[in-house]
Amino acid sequence: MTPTAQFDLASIAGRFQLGGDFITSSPYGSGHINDTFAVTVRLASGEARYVLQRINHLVFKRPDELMENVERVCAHAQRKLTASGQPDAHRRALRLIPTTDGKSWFIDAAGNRWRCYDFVEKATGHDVVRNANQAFQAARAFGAFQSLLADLPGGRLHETIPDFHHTPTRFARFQAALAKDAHGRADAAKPEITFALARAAEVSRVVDALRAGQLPERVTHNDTKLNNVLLDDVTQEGICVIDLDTVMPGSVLYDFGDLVRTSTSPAAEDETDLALVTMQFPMFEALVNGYLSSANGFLTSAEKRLLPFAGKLITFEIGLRFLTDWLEGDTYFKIKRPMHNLDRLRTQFKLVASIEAQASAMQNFVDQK
Ligand code: ADP
Ligand code: GN1
Ligand code: MG
Repeated sequence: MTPTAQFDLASIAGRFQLGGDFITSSPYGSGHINDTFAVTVRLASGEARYVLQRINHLVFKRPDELMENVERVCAHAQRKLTASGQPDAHRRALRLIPTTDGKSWFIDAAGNRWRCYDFVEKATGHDVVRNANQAFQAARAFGAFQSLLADLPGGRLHETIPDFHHTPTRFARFQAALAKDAHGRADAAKPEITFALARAAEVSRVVDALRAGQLPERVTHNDTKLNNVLLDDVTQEGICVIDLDTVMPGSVLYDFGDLVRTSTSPAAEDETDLALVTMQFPMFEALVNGYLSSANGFLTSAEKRLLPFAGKLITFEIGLRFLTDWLEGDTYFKIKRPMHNLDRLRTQFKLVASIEAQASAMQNFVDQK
């Protein structure tokens, strides 16, 4: 997390229509990409909080296109939720706060891009799954999100990061980083590199099926880690899908796969005790049940059949990205310690191995649905 002191957050907050005076701000959440701050302001009626974010423009190279996507997605979701009579629609879809000149984002003097959302109170994005109901709720919410966006008007969304889930491209980049080994770090990851190279044959399965028209392209979230959906603190319902930067054309398998990656293991993504990392079958069952409770109406049989494989593929893909970032010198994901990416990639590959060991049981479970 970038230190708060680096930015004049009071003045940045002042560029948005917050309806009150700035009181305080502090770094918030545990995202790996943007800089996120909770901002408190004083209103006539009391206090209110907002989420102020600096968009990582090294990762998102076209913030104008990104924000156009986010505006469309937020507006459509809010419109549909309100039309369906949801009394708390304002908590169920993110709401952008306009700048004082009516835009959805602005660029500060240093070239940083900023945007602001209403804070969804009394809800939490969990880093680690605690029980099967959380897995169920998260998967149900992401299925409902995909369903909500199935009739998004205005044409295809921009691809905010091209080839984001093109696993063969990710694999090629890993191989290039390995060949270069610019920081002399390959030795430290020898077993993991062998593990990755042994799985080269499987990386094309989903993109090949998409290209062949055997899988449909849909509007998907593409970053469905557990902490990107807020669960209501009282009811535990999956109340609001957040982190909309990668909402773009994709496959539902990317979304379900990332849920398996982040919501089945009892260990944190950067856990150093690998004995704790395991794919817990009851969590997988809850994910499938939760996801089908909101997505079964639109899924094709080909999509459904590949749900278990998607868990393995996306866990492998993100592991590969951590490995690549390790080899390239930690330029992409925020790190908090020198070996952070190494720790992260190890948990991902341990989880892949655990998924592989349970693959046929996972497939049987889904096939019987
Ligand atoms: P990143 O892309 O860095 O992951 P996110 O958009 O996911 O950034 O935000 C980081 C964290 O901030 C989230 O995991 C969540 O805990 C919190 N957060 C983001 N938006 C909101 C919101 N509107 N209300 C409450 N919490 C939020
Ligand atoms: C990043 O932004 P955040 O922390 O929700 C990353 C995802 C990875 C994830 C790994 C834009 O997600 O793709 O799966 O870290 N987001 C981007 O935890 O690269
Ligand atoms: Mg996030």
